[in-house]
Amino acid sequence: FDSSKVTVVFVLGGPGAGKGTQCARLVEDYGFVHLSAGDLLRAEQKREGSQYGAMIADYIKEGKIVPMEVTVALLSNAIGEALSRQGATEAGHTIPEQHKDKWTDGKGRFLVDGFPRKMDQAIKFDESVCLSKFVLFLQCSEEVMLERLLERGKTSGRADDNMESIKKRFQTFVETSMPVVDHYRKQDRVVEVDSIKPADQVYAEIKEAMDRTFA
Ligand code: UP5
Ligand code: MG
Repeated sequence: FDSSKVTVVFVLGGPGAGKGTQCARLVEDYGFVHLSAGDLLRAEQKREGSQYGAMIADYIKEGKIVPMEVTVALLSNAIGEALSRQGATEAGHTIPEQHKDKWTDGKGRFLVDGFPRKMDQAIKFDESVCLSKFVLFLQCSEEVMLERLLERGKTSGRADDNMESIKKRFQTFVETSMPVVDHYRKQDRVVEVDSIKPADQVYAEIKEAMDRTFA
């Protein structure tokens, strides 16, 4: 697809910071297409005939980053599919009436959630897909994230929502993913929001940043 036809916002933050929760709200209000790298990997893992199924399962349980070729291809395909669904201007979704005046460029708008979380992915995506409009970073303490994930783990069915995997995910986040955030900070592309607060308050801050950026 033509990268000049897309606007991408990266949504980053530690495991359980609230990326998925906030993205769902942005989809409602702004008509973004939400692409969670983790969800795409879990779907690929389950897909019959996938040559990566076992590998993905192992990486996710260990909280490690799946080799970037796999994830970049899944994301790039998903963007291409959304764009071709209803033509480039609609990108498979409608823009809410109250925001139509702001979304006049006719581009497909994507929230890329939980990606990039390793420097090689960031460089590859920036070079081969497109540059993000900005990076939304949800700042949260490990204590709060742990509590949220253990609670969610009671019903989520996710193979990595257990104490052992969560600890590994935290470690990967600090060692491997924070350098990506710092990389984009140096480029002045990061909007940081305190996501320890209740979800409504977090969202109010995110909306401010959205409206500021796209006004
Ligand atoms: N909750 C949310 N916000 C709240 C708030 N403000 N107050 C109170 N509660 C709040 O939220 C988590 C839980 O907290 C929910 O129960 C929610 O109700 C509550 P959620 O919105 O799901 O948080 P999110 O940040 O999306 O957490 P998630 O667990 O999805 O984050 P991860 O980054 O760990 O998971 P992801 O799916 O992105 O990745 C999983 C694995 O895939 C990685 O560990 C890795 O192995 C692999 N992966 C790659 O290899 N490469 C990639 O590029 C991406 C992933
Ligand atoms: Mg998520």
